[in-house]
Amino acid sequence: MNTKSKRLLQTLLVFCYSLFLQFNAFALMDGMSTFDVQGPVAREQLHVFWWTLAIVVFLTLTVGGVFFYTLIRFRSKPGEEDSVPEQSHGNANVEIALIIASCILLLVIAVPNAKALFLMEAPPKEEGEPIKVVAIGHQWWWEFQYPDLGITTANELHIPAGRPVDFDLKSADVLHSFWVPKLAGKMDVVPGQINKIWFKADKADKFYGQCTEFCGDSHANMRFLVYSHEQADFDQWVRDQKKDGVKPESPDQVNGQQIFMKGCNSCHAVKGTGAMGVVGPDLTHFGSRETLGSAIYDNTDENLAKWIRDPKGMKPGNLMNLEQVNMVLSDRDVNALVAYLKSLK
Ligand code: HEC
Ligand SMILES: [Cu+2]
Repeated sequence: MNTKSKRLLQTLLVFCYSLFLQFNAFALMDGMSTFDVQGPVAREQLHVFWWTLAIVVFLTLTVGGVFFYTLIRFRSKPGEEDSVPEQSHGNANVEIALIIASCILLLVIAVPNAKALFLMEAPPKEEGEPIKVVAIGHQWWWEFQYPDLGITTANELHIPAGRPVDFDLKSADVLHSFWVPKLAGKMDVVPGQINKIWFKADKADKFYGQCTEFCGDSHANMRFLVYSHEQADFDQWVRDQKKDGVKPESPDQVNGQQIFMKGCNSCHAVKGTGAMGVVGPDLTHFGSRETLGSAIYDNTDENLAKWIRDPKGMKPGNLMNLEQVNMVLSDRDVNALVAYLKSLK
């Protein structure tokens, strides 16, 4: 085998291997695949993708086909190396036909794109009665407010299935981007401006979300979850969320609350207590959350204790800073805080 064909073979192998890796990554990312659409907005966007891909493949095959045909058909044959074939200059008819064909293809791509853009603008009436949510990006977590329901929560968004959710997207600091791949495409979250997005989940399920605009140290850890519920379950969730934080009962919990009110309260709120901080997530119902730290850890006692002991170790750059409020915690303090926070169902 000569060097040229060896090179070609190597390139081909690398190409196949990278394709294989892509497909693997794709399988692993199952929870965030834009091909597994679970709502009308994502479905419309996927439709635009397939449609555009089909046209691009068609173009590649026709242009490439003519190109390879020409390469083979008009290659120099043995004995003809010195002769120059017949020369011609342009062909007005072919050029006009190509311009018209390009315009038609552009139109064919533009129509479904425009349709998708109009759909994304605002939830159409036939999709149902929308529910309003204000989603606020913070370094590095998400705040979710339901202005019509008087609820504020963080990192785990609950929505009714089969009803459109109409978002106002805001930022508390820098650029972020809001993305729930199975429900809708990305939308930038821009400081000093309200961006709009809406989506609807077809049925009760759980979805993964992720910030997709680089926003600092823990950008990659700025995830969130979306739970869609049957309407009755959603109503129950709303009733629970409207309640104040539960009163501590066990001595540990009582102790935990007292420690909480000596510093944690300057950054966190727990409804019904004097804690009204707004720097960090609202913790009124923290015990009912499945995850911790914007959906990067399971909300277990061990993880929570580690989080309180060493917030930066658990999440690089974490703006939860206990030195700022002069809190030095013993192991007993941490255990008491865990008992208190987990009781906040
Ligand atoms: C200087 C402000 C500040 C102080 C003081 C502070 N926190 Fe935080 N806390 C934050 C911020 C900001 C976050 C969000 C971090 C992230 O996910 O990037 C956070 C996150 C948390 C979370 C995770 C919430 C969730 O929904 O995942 C818990 C639990 C928590 N803090 C508990 C505490 C406790 C207990 C104390 C007191 C010992 C405390 N915090 C003190 C700012 C603070
Ligand atoms: Cu980000």
